[in-house]
Amino acid sequence: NNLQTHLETPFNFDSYMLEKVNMVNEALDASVPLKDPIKIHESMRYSLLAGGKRIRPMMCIAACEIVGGNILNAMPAACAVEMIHTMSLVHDDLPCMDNDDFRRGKPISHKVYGEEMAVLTGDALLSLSFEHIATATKGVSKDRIVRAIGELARSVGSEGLVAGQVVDILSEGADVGLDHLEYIHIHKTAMLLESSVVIGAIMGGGSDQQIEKLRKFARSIGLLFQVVDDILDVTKSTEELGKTAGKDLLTDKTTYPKLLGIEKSREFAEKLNKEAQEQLSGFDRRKAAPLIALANYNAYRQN
Ligand code: GRG
Repeated sequence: NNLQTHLETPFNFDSYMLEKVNMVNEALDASVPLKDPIKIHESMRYSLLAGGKRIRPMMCIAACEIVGGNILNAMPAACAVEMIHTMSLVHDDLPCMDNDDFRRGKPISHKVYGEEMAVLTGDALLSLSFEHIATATKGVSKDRIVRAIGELARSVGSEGLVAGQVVDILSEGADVGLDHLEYIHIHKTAMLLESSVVIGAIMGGGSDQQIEKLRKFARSIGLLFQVVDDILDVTKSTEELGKTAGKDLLTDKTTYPKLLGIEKSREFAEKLNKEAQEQLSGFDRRKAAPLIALANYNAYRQN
């Protein structure tokens, strides 16, 4: 394939993913020991270790690699972004929010541990994410650690993930346009992906110029992730229903396929992927391979 012809040693994405996802899962397992009070730690582990694609920690590690860093320096940061992603899902699934029953193929936290514990599980994971970066990061200057913590905090607070969720809730049922939809996705999805990549590059010793290129890369990939999600929502439910219109086209939820149609949404996804990868052109090709492969994985994923 095209990518491999540029490399001295062919890059095997499947074995890379398998190896790194296993490392991330082991690090996550070790990051929340089962200690007193048992109930809360059990519940934190239940949600954190429930599976999931681990896209954010993988992007964090790959960003560390592209700037020539040692991935072990970014591992606590990689765990932290997955803790935050998980807590946002736990809270999003609560009865007062989306009120879901299943996530990652398992009964949701509040169905297993009760609503009070699910709220506290989210709180505890959010808090632990910052503690973990601050105390478990090794071989990185204090300046870089503080910068990474600030970056991550900004991306999930009232101008980040929380802002996306708030605007989403406030616009429920309303007829919203493309700009509005983009605002929600950039905040709900892209900003955490962006900070995952940025803090990976910070921990890996990246220069300011490299970090800003990677920020732009991640911003496009974050939006791409959501556009693909919307397309999959329609195509998957279309397959399930055996009809021409997917679930999403039948409900009130505003999505890219609903505003642009499937074809234009696919074109938009292609454009975002191309724009993202342009940002990586100045990096060492061999070191860039994992991040390029992850961008393509996001663009062409089937679930
Ligand atoms: C962050 C402080 C704080 C509060 C949370 C509830 C809430 C505020 C925000 C909702 C965020 C939300 C549900 C965003 C959607 C993100 C998204 C694209 C989820 C799906 O991610 P995948 O496909 O899932 O990576 P897996 O299960 O594979 O990890």
